[in-house]
Amino acid sequence: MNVTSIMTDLERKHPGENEYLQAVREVLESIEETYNEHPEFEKAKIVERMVEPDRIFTFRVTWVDDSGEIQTNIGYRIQFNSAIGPYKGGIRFHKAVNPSMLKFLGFEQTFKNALTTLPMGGAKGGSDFDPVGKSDAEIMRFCQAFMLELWNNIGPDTDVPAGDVGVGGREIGYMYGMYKKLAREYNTGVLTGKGMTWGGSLVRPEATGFGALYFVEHMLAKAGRSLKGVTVAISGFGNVAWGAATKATELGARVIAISGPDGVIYNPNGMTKEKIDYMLELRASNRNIVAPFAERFPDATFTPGKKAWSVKCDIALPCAFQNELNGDDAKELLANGTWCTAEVSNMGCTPEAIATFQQAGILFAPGKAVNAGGVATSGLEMTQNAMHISWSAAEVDEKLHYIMQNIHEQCVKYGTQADGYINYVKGANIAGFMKVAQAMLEQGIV
Ligand code: 2IT
Repeated sequence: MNVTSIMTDLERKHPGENEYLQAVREVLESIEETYNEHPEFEKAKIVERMVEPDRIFTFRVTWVDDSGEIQTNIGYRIQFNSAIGPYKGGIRFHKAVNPSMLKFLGFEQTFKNALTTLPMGGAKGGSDFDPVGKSDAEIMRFCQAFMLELWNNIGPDTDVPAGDVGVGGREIGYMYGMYKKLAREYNTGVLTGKGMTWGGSLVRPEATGFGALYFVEHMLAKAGRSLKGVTVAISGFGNVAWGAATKATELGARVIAISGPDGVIYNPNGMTKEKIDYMLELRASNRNIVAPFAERFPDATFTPGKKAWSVKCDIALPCAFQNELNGDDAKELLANGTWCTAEVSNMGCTPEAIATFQQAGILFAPGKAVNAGGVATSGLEMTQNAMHISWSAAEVDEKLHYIMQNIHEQCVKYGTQADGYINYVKGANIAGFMKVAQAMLEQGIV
């Protein structure tokens, strides 16, 4: 394999799909050396097949808003790779959703799901529907219209969607309600992230953030450090940021920043239960602003237009959106003494930011390893649904803990360099790739 020639080819076939091309390039650069030690991969054209999704569904979603006006959005489901199990991955509702964004997410999901050790292939879906400012009734009508098209392409052993940016428990509820009505199938395993009274798993809402902090704990322990007393800056204030803030606080760290599209909250005294609960209220308000946090808690201050990375911190946790931390942000963090960055959002850092952290020799771990606890717990939800039982929170949490430890070990195994530095990006990419590639090889040319 030659990364340059494969990328030139992909850029020609998919011009302007920048997020997708960025995600593919990162994986190919990581695996190039290992891949070329395996002539059987080259012979079976594993990479050429793996970078293209199995199939993409695109559909129109038409619905009526509260003022009676007809609205049209585009819906997508990208079934990326089924080598190790049925398609699995979230649904994103965000105004910027397009095929490039969902292809990058589906591609990443394939390797992330492989890292979890559970049998799940990779997928992603979503719509350019913008939930900001929408009423609950509008959200419901949109979710129903979206499922009216999607239902026939998903199923508990086919493709299992879940939440992502803009899709939480409420949206999954509305989608499941419509799915049942259309499919006349009552198997709750068709979606994950469900409510606790109808097949949801305990700890799933918290799992992405909790898992991320378990991963960070292992990463820090390996480096002879701990979370006790360290300062943490978190971007975002949604479900993932909430879980991360909760667990970071519980493990003895001080969460001194959260942020939104409108600016950053500096929170020098750290989080309390009231503050963490308030994050959920902010998210549920559908306004997509973080400023009210400082009105509600006077010991916190709001600065408009600034990112979380402007706050001096030991550990930076991007928890919002792809490419939310760029090269300049990375330099600012380093200048302020940050010694660890763990992506909790998918591809939260630009390639320049990653290079800046790695060249400085600080701890850095990529989203597909750090945030895999979310989909892993979705996998545990599917298991419980298939067995018609539910595990206690302690049981789920223990399994999540074990999975994150295992992912950390896989990263160390494949990512430790000759000089002792652990390249977690390389480690995660090689570990995920090897499993998917081996499965594809054994299943022939399909
Ligand atoms: O990016 C992700 O891993 C998710 N949005 C969760 C996917 C899932 O199927 O739980």
